[in-house]
Amino acid sequence: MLDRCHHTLFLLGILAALPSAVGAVDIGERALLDAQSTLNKGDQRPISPTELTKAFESLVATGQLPAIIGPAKSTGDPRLGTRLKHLVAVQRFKGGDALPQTLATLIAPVSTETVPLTLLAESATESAQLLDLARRHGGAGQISDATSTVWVTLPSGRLEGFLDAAGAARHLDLQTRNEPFFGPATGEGGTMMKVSALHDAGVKGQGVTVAVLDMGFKGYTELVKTGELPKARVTQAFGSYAFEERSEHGAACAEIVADIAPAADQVLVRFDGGPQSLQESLQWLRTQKDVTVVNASWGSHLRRTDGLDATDQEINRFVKETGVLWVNAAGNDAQRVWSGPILDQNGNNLIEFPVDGKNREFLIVKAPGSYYIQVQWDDWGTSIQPTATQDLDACLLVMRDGQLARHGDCAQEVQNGQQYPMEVLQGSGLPGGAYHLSVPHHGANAVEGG
Ligand SMILES: [Ca+2]
Ligand SMILES: [Ca+2]
Repeated sequence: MLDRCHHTLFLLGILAALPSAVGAVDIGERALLDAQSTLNKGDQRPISPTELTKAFESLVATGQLPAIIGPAKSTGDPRLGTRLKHLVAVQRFKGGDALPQTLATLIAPVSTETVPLTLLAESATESAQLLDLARRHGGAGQISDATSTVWVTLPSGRLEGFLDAAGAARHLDLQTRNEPFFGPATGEGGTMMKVSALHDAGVKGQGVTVAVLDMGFKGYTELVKTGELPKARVTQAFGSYAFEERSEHGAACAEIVADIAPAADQVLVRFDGGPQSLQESLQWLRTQKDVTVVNASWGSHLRRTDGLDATDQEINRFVKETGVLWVNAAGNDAQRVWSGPILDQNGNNLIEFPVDGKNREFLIVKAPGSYYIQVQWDDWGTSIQPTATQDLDACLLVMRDGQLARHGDCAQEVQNGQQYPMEVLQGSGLPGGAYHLSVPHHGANAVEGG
């Protein structure tokens, strides 16, 4: 069912690795394949934007671009999210050993033998049925209070059987992992905010309890011993890892809180980045006395950005119920984002980006080495379910032997009413220099013409 020549060749080599009994769920033609194996190196010499522009315009003028992009792939089961389809493909064709690494690449809460899933149903009753079904497949999980979203963790060997049986689910995908936002290492905030003036006036956070909700408090014990950190009133961990495991980010945040409000009490909570352990953390925080502020210096790009994500709604509910001041980091990527209106005024199926006062049908991106490019557009709808009908794709083109060529597969999920408005390009093997990101669209009503 993977019908492109180079894929067929690749698959022939690994057919022997197919498990004897795979599930029936249709993952379509979504390429599972190790992106590296299909990539060729591009030109190593620096290429100017003018040269890239000329090459791109020539591709468009001679009508060669559609052949380079390739036809849209068939969708498979429309209930499955792109990342989950990718994971199932990896599991089918590469076996269980590839699972942990794939989960890490797909930005799901990492686990060695389990698969974390988000499930959406039409009703609370069906959500309960799904949770029950997951338990019968050896899984564990919970239902979001705010949205009836089901978060479950299944043994990886039971995934396909579960997907085949999960008729009540309207949408199934991997859970998304939140990640800590690491900023510059130096602590300039206190000076910038003139905190010392407040301290001189005796305002040091007395009577305030700040909860630092984060992903790892590595070094905490040592920092308390050396007097860098006040001893927290209480520490707690939920999810896959122990309190001090894996990241020092939480301890660094606690230090900043202590710098600014040295007299405040601290409550330190570690979760593993996934929505399940986040919800457990919120439930636990509700039981802690006098928490007035929650510091959340993390987030995720890989989920809906209109405030209706299940995690956002869960946090809104928590804030409304507790009256806590929730302080969330805005992220560190403002300089790495392009946003603006999209049009296809000449009707050639390529989006035009207004850049520097001109319309261009591509963006030039700089991403030497490994890259992660996310394209999303404002078609989230108002339901917790995915409902995008505007169908945009994303392709990365690289200069090779003086010609622009596709780098890896294009991101071509078909948005036809049951998907989120998002495409992700991810991989490695790029030479130094600049690359084209082209965003074609299709579908009758995808974008207004001019
Ligand atoms: Ca156009
Ligand atoms: Ca698409």
